[in-house]
Amino acid sequence: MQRTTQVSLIGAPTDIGAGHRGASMGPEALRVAGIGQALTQRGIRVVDRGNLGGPMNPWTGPVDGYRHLAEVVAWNRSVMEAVAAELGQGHLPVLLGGDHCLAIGSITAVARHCQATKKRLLVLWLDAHADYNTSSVTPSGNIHGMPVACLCGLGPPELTELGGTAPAISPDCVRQIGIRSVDTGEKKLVRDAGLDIYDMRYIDEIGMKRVMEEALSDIDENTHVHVSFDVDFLDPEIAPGVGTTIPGGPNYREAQLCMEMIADRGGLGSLDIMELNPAFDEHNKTAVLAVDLVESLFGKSTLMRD
Ligand code: Z70
Ligand code: MN
Ligand code: MN
Ligand code: MN
Repeated sequence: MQRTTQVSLIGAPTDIGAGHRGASMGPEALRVAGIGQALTQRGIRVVDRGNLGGPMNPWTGPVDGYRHLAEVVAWNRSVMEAVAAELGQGHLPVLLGGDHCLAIGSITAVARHCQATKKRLLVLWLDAHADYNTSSVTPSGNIHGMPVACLCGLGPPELTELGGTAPAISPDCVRQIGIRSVDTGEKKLVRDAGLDIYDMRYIDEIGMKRVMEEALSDIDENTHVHVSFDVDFLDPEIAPGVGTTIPGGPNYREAQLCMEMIADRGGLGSLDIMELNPAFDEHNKTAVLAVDLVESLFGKSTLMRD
């Protein structure tokens, strides 16, 4: 990003697609942890647009393989419009989630913006999960386990066609990092899609540095980098404040390096910070950590000022 680019914070206080209640409190926890001030201190102009509104969580079971589909659609439409408005003004939208189903709206807006401005899109999906389930293979019906599939055209038309025609994106532009939980039926789907997955085993084998070099290798001047950061990407030892903790994630130093290398490569155009669940956190420490990592993503480094 350019220093003069305005960052716009957009709160989406809902857990409509999640398997646990509480991600609806994520936006405020990130604000309390100082997300705005942290970026302002980096010399970035930050405007907090406040929170979006949407339907309450009815907390009902799956219908035809989806929980709360109508409400998920309503929230995603609202997210898509808010993100599109910021991109249209040349701002860098930062979505404060909220559960990860909202990345459907956010990334649909980003993909349309890239199409209109002839930019190449690269989505860096930092997550413990592949989020590539469909209604026929989902173990839960929770739509936060489905956003990548929906964006790639697998899902209900209300979500796959949110921005007009499906698919919003091609699997080619997605790089998933930190993956360590993929459901049985989901495995075949990610293989069939040819998703580029840097799973924890691969990170252990070759190290975060080489993983990020590979994942970022084809970024050029014309690339819009979208980071979709599911906080459960992080090891639960350092980040307990999420609904689904999966052991064996990146530690503090690996996560910092990941963010620093994205910053160094350049091209960040939009960001989601998702799945933070204050109901499971300890004194807001996961939110504070997320803010610390976002500072690195925006270029904070130990020795260099810029
Ligand atoms: C499982 C499912 C999930 C969180 C995504 C889990 C999905 N794959 N959980 N993000 N926190 O139910 O589809
Ligand atoms: Mn402006
Ligand atoms: Mn996720
Ligand atoms: Mn996850």
